[in-house]
Amino acid sequence: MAEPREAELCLLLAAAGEMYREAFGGAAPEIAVSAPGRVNLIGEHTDYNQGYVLPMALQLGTVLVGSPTQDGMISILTAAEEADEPKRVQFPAPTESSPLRAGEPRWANYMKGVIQHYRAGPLPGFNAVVASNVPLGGGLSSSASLEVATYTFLQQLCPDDGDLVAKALACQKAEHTFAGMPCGIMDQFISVMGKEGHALLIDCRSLETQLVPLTDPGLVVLITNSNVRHTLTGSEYPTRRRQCEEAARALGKASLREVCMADLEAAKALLNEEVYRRARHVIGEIERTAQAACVLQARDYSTFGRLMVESHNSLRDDYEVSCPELDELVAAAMEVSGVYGSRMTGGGFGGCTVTLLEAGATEKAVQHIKEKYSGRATFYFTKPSDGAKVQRL
Ligand code: GAF
Repeated sequence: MAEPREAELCLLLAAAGEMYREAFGGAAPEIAVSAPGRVNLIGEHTDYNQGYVLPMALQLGTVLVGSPTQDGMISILTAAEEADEPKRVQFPAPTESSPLRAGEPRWANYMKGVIQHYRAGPLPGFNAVVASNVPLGGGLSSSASLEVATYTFLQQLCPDDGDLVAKALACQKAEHTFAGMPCGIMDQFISVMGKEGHALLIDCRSLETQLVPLTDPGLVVLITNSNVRHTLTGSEYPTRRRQCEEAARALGKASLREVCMADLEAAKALLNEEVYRRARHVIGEIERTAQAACVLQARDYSTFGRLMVESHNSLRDDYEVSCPELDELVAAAMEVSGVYGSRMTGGGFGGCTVTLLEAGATEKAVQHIKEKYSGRATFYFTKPSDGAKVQRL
């Protein structure tokens, strides 16, 4: 059972620093930064519909250490074990006449995109090592944490105006243009703006955020990795996004945020059955998320848990982004007394579930899920943590 704590990030930083010294001539790196992954408590596939999301930043994250150079070249080494691609990449810092483009290796595209869309400049060259303990393809935002770590590193090399919203949006743009993934804003926002001891309610229409305390010692957030890898740049995510846009258009609205359930029911005949179900998920999920933030504030965990399960069922039946393994994990968790609620988290098609439970029920829940799950599950306990930071080595 993995139990990530701040100490693990320190170990990751130390290992990245050591790798940097070995790879780049012996000197210690001058800059070190980190950016967290996230788990979304509720509000799935609502961000690109201008709705609400309620994620929290994890103690799992991506670190980047490095130093500026004088030769205008950017050289990055990844510590990722599983990259079946070259672990080192080198390219000139972008200029107006020679912008960066996506290419090989693929892991570097997230970083290249951020470098290209960085809001201040011109950037100098630099050498850097990147390392992460966010499981790749696990639905915990390994990509956003890489983007936000990269942006935070660049802020140390060449400061921008410090605008947090603009930072998150630049990282989102990097993912759209360099990784081909038309994501919403949730993952980059929480990686930038996470706060220790809090979940963050994000209104994806106004871009306003509200901290929701999550410090009750009697409560545990358990993340269970199905170890089914998801890939979101496939056709499913963009298709869902298009279907939502189609539904909003047919109803004469700018987004599904503007549509209530009664309006959807009244206009059902305008939509094909699948598009109707997609819209029903989104509209219901936006309502559930607003309510969930209120009940969490009031420490009404039973209602929060019920909303989590409703969210999962809707993602499974109407939005069709779950998979048998995630359904199994949720069903197993819900059999344990002391569990308030459980649901798939992130884009879906694999990855993780998130479960809210009484602290005293933790051992029992892990044991039961292990016994019931047909695959091999990995467990993480994590407290809500801060967003991206400059670190000391
Ligand atoms: C992925 C996306 F990157 C997010 O923007 C969000 O849409 C999520 O899937 C689903 O809620 O993580």
